[in-house]
Amino acid sequence: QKARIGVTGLAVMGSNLARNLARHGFRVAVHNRSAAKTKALVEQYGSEGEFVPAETTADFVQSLQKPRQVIIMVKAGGPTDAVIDELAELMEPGDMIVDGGNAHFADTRRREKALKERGLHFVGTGISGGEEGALNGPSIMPGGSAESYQHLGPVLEAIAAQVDGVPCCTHVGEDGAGHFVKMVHNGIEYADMQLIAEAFDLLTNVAGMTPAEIADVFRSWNTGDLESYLVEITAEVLGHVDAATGKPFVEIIADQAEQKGTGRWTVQEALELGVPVTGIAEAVFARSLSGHVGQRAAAQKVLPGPSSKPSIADRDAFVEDVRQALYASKVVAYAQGFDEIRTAADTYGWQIDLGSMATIWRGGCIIRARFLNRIKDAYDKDGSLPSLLVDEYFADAVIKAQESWRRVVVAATGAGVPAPGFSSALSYYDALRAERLPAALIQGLRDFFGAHTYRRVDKGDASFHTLWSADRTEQNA
Ligand code: NBP
Repeated sequence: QKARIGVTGLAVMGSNLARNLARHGFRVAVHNRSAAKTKALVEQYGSEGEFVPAETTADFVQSLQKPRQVIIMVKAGGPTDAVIDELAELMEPGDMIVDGGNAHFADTRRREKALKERGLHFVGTGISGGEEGALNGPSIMPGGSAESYQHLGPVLEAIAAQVDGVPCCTHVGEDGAGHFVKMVHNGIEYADMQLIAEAFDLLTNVAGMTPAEIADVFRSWNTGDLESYLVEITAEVLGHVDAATGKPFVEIIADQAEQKGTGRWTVQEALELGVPVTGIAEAVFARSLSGHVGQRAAAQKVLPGPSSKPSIADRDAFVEDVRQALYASKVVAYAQGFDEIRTAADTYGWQIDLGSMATIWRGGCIIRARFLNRIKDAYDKDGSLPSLLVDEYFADAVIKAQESWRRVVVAATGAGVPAPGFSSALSYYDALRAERLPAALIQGLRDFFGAHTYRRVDKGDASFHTLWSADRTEQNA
């Protein structure tokens, strides 16, 4: 009997995904470049379901029922291309190759196009939730053709996380749409973590609280609007004590945050698309700054902070202000991320249902959070919402938070505590709602030095240029 689906690449992600498939009753073919991993998987977990091990790629492909469906879980980049080439040689028109790795969506578009010419379906698929998610139910974001989803959908939906009986998997859109959405998911994750880190910093350095006290604060926040996986695990990490020193664990970790690149991709692509994702960009830059150890050491020696720090009269009130600022800034980060997805969909011709994206992020993935239900409601009400911030619920939330938000940014500035996430989110809010922006002056300057022209508030779309170096009369441009 042939296997329903196959997984090649049996490192931590691939083997957990294969086990997840087997546990859900799918007969799963398994293959890895070095056969030892395949053998180990079947020996250790063979009792969990029906595995069909294969030593060679040819045997692996032969063991699959048609149309064949293979999930690739190998290292992104060159290794993925190598595996695709090998599989494509052995497959037949109508077969499907799913790339579950963290590929750049542009690579996915390129691969999809090339394989389509050979009659094969290539389905770039975002998979979030790490190794735990792969085993117990990830959030799955498949791109590729609608036709391929008819075959793959039932399998992927079965192994995905389920929330209120709804699978955290849906067909995102054509070609690279799935990997694009996964990329933005990771970008939002960067912003979310940066905001959490700033809240921790403010509670430590403005309110003078200990990690254990802040852990309790996050634990209580996790019972309200902020309820989310990241807030939950923040309480865990802050509450943890280092066994070797007896100190709070967070105090013995080197303060340099690393990155694998999906946040940077999100910002790079936002720059290309012209979408201001300031929250994600600040988060990427904040990680980068933390790693510039030499500069930081030099600056510590010569650059003092404010001479006097504002004191916090009412600690509980400040904690509540920080909670409000965190929530409002988080709403901004999501609004920006969804803006990027919507703009990319327009640019690349993807039919992406934004409400469904919020739905499939409710479980399995790192940014799973209670408030994603609100995002789904917002897009269900109005699919062409110009910004999440103008949805009734979110507008109300940020308006209610705004006084707290401003107090927190003022407190951070006064105390000399960096809060790029909170303050850039607040600036975004203020810029978006401003009746007049100083962009008018920028256009004036551009016209002055470069004859770049400007439009007038009273003359529609017509462009004008002022003869700055002559008599300063205005001309139609
Ligand atoms: P790795 O990214 O560490 O890749 C190891 C796998 O790639 C092994 O099976 C290895 O085979 C195979 N491989 C390599 Br390396 N070069 C190959 C080649 N030229 N031909 C064939 N196979 C090759 O594994 P992972 O951490 O399980 O992640 C798999 C994918 O899932 C990655 O794209 C990753 O970005 C993505 N992802 C990971 C996570 C996570 O939390 N780890 C989450 C979401 C997505 P070998 O055993 O023979 O060396």
